[in-house]
Amino acid sequence: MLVHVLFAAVLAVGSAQTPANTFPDGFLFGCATAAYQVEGAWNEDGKGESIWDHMLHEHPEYGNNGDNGDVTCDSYHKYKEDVQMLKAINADVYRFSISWSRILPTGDIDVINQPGIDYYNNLINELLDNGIQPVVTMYHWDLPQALQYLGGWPNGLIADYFVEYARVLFDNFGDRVKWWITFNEPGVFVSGYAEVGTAAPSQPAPGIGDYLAIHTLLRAHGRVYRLYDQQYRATQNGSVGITLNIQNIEPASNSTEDLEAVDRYMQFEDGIFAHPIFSEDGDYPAVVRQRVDANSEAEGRPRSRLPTFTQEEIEYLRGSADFFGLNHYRTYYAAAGETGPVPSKRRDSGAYTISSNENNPAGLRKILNWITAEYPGYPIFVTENGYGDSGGLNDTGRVEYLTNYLSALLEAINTDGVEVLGYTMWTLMDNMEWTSGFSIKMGLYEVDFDSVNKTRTPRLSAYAMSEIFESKQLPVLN
Ligand code: IFM
Repeated sequence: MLVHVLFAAVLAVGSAQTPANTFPDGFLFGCATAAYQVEGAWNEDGKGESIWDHMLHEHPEYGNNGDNGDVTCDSYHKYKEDVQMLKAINADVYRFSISWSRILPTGDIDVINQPGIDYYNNLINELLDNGIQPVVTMYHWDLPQALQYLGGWPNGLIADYFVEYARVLFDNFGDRVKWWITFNEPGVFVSGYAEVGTAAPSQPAPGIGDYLAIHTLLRAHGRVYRLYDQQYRATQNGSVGITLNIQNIEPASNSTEDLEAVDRYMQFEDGIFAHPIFSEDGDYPAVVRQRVDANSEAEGRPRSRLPTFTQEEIEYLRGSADFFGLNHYRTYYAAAGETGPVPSKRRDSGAYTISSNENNPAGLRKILNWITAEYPGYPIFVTENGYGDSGGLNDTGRVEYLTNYLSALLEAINTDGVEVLGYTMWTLMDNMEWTSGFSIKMGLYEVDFDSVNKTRTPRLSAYAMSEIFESKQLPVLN
């Protein structure tokens, strides 16, 4: 266990603990990571290339300073140390993702890579042996490059491949994994089919490629949920959800136009994924359907750029989640206006963001309430929340951010009655922050990327979280 002294020095902890400071029984605390960001070993033991491997090897200029995930934290070899770090901070759960191409190098089930299966079995067993439950994300952005050669997510057939991949995961790990997340932040990774240089595979087909990708991944999600229901739930008894990144959106001004833009922005960014799964009616939000259809027609197209679900698809997608995974980081300010290329999702939405603020914990409380109001009946799992800086062990900014956001989360639970299952902060240790490379530090543990051992050192925030994770209480600030 980590010493508590440092944290106590930063926050004056009162002696009286009140229920208002206490998380509910069974609340799960832990950290989150993703395969490409921490594993390294990008081509070891039969792993296939992913779209992130491919993009940053072919186009290092899309990244930061030539950084890539070839080695990063080397968790492929150092997973036991990672588990001890989690244990030291009293984590109940560890949210990590599985690299599809480490399990299925071709993306298909013609080759099942046993060393890949062994790696995740070892990690899962090591976690369980240390009293930590795995929370597994099936897809955190690293599509096998072999499937990108077939067009990637805009190709509707990729849903079939994803279902087969999920079956391999349930068959091999489902006896021990009780928390599954199909997709992490689809809103981010579909931008890889809209623009160049932000996300792999960097295909510039805005307003078409991203909508096609959304359509495929939603169908894939619904089918995997039903697969679990029909063939695995009875024996494995786990939960399956999806994680959306939902930021708090405030109007840039008090004008009616900007107030209306907030809702449109949220429907195009969040509702487009949430409505088909979590709403009572299912399908895409009406405002999204109507605006994309109208713009497509005005452009002289024979069909809408946003595909249509069949009635059967609407039905199997509706209610296809046991929990709502939420990643939340900050507040944005949105205004009304047609910006972005023609066509593009942003232009279709008639809304855009002009600035952001990461210091607004009330935004998390607001979003938790928004989800509960829009999509009642689904417990929420906060699967990411965290703070980036330029490094250093004395990370008081991160401690303050996490404590304040946790306090807002607690208010949503204890005052507003929102049902929240757990909180996995981003992230256990500094890692490969996609196109920002190693320049942004977000870990409870510092990683020395220049050292052979990728040495990990706990920050002040690790001590702070170890206290909260153990006591399930927030410190009372004097
Ligand atoms: O590092 C990312 C993660 O992969 C997805 N959510 C946001 C994090 C911080 O930017």
